[in-house]
Amino acid sequence: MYIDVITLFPEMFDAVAKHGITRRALEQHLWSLGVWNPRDFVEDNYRTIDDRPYGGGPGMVMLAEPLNAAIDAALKRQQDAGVAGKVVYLTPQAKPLTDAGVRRLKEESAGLVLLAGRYEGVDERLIEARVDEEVSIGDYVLSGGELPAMVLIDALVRLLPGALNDGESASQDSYSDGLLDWPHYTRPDDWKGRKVPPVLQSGNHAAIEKWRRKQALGRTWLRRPEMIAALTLNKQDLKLLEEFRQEQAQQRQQEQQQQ
Ligand code: 9WO
Repeated sequence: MYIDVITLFPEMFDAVAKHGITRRALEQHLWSLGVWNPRDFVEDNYRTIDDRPYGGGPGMVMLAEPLNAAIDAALKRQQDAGVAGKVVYLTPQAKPLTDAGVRRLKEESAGLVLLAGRYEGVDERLIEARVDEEVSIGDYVLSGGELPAMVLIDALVRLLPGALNDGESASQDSYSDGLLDWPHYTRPDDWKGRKVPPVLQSGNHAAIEKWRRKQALGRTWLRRPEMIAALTLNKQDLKLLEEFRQEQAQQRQQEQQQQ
């Protein structure tokens, strides 16, 4: 996958290029990263990339032309590799991204040009003329589109075949089956009086699988009931969820008695 970013802060992208799974995947050539500073596409002595908003008001707006030239350079890198890139603007003024949205972006385009804005935003005419899609990572305002661009990169790259180690399969991730994750435990088996659920040390793999499925169903029901409502659970899952509810009620009774 070809990813290019338009940003006034190119060094921020060291976070994905030099660390962790995204770094390893970059070294394996599963994706490539181009970072373009619109300032490098400005001729004037002050290298101006922003100006005051027409109509007045506080703050500054990013100029269309430096961004336009940077997008051209980014798309050319992708074109030279035979890739027709899609231009994505990171903005809180879009429907928030979901797991399905990340998978769709990955399937639809082998190339993405991510436009990370700063200040009060980008001249609307640049968005009309050059942006194919607007993406939000959630309903909150940040100081720029760089962190959202990196969130999108991280979510995309871990889906690329070979990006994850054996056993880290993205198909096992939370959300891929419409359920939240089950709880995880490691050593020691007693931490400050809190014990590991005995089934996990039983060696009974069928019982462990069943317990994990039950916890995933129960946790999703407790925390994200609307996600459960969107699923059609089979008989076995319905039974597991009913068992979870019973065990939950029992635990709450025990806690009441202890008080
Ligand atoms: C700043 C501002 C200040 C005064 C009045 C109105 C204002 N609007 C903004 C603003 O929205 N600035 C944005 C900062 C411009 C585009 C880049 N910025 C951004 C992207 N903030 N948050 C995001 C973002 C992107 C994707 N998902 C979540 C948040």
